[in-house]
Amino acid sequence: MSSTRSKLIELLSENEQKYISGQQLSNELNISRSAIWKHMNELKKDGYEIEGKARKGYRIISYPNKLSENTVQWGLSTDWLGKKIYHREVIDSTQLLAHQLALDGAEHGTIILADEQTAGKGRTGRPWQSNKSQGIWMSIILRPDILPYLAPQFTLLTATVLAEVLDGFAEITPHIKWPNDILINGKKISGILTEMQAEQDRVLYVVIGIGLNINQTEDDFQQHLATKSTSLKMETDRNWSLLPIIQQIIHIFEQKYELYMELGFSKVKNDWEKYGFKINERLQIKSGKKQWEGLFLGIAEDGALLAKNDNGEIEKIYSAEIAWF
Ligand code: BT5
Repeated sequence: MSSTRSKLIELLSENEQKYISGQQLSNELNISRSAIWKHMNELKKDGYEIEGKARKGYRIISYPNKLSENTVQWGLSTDWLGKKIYHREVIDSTQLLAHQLALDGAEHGTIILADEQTAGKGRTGRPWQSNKSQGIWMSIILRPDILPYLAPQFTLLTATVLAEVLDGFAEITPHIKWPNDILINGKKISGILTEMQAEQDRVLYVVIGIGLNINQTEDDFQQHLATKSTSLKMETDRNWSLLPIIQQIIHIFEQKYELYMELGFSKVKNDWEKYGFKINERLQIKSGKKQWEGLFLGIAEDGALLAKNDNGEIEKIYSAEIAWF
């Protein structure tokens, strides 16, 4: 039942803006046309707006506004990511719940989503503004069989997922600012927070936090963020449904994760370089007490930032704050 429903939503979403005939749906799903009609009515009850027209077929007009474990799961056709979803209307931070769940044994691929966070967090305890239903606030629990020092590569992998999703939906080219920001027109639309629990040579779990601004206007941001932050709405002048974007993030994440586990970091590196921000420009690097300037060369085979200092030496940086002039 629910897998037919997932497939149905997937077919409707792939054909968004056009009609797909009852016959075609019936062929693809291998169920009768009256069964399709029943499914459509169920979907409408769950908040999907679907238009049915004689001789043309069906067309999805809008997705439910309310996120729930079910609505997120129904459009998914992943193998393991999002098989278990926790949704909360209000939470302190999805990262905190993710850690609790992971410590209690939550399975690889578990997802936590919230409409609103009251204590959303960025790196080193910085706050992340997470207004109600205006963005995607989500954490993913992973249990990868990798060495702990490789975990930061997930931040870069996640950045390529988000860049591709934004590129696909909005047809605007985002940029990835190493290591964890996605920018559009130089303003931050998304941030990633990768945290993990590990033993010396074994990762127990990784939690990847994704914050993605969707429907904010400039006034919705706190004053100190207003000039340097943006949202999908601000970049495209329209409102967006969160649901299909969340589902696309989950689909692309699973694909890229599997490629990464199979082939290593090289494909992520290629994807990253397509969106890398200001490669070949001068940047300012602050790591610990040290601050210096150099030429940004891109990322290394392992995801470290590569910069050439003014003595012509190439340095590899694993953790730093970077800025441009
Ligand atoms: C990040 O940290 O960019 C990682 C943000 C991760 C947020 C997600 S939401 C789901 C999950 N649950 C959580 O509690 N967190 C994760 P960092 O690079 O440290 O950037 C933080 C800085 O971004 C702040 O100091 C602000 O300057 C800025 N900022 C805060 N909220 C923002 C927003 N909504 N949009 C753009 N910039 C913001």
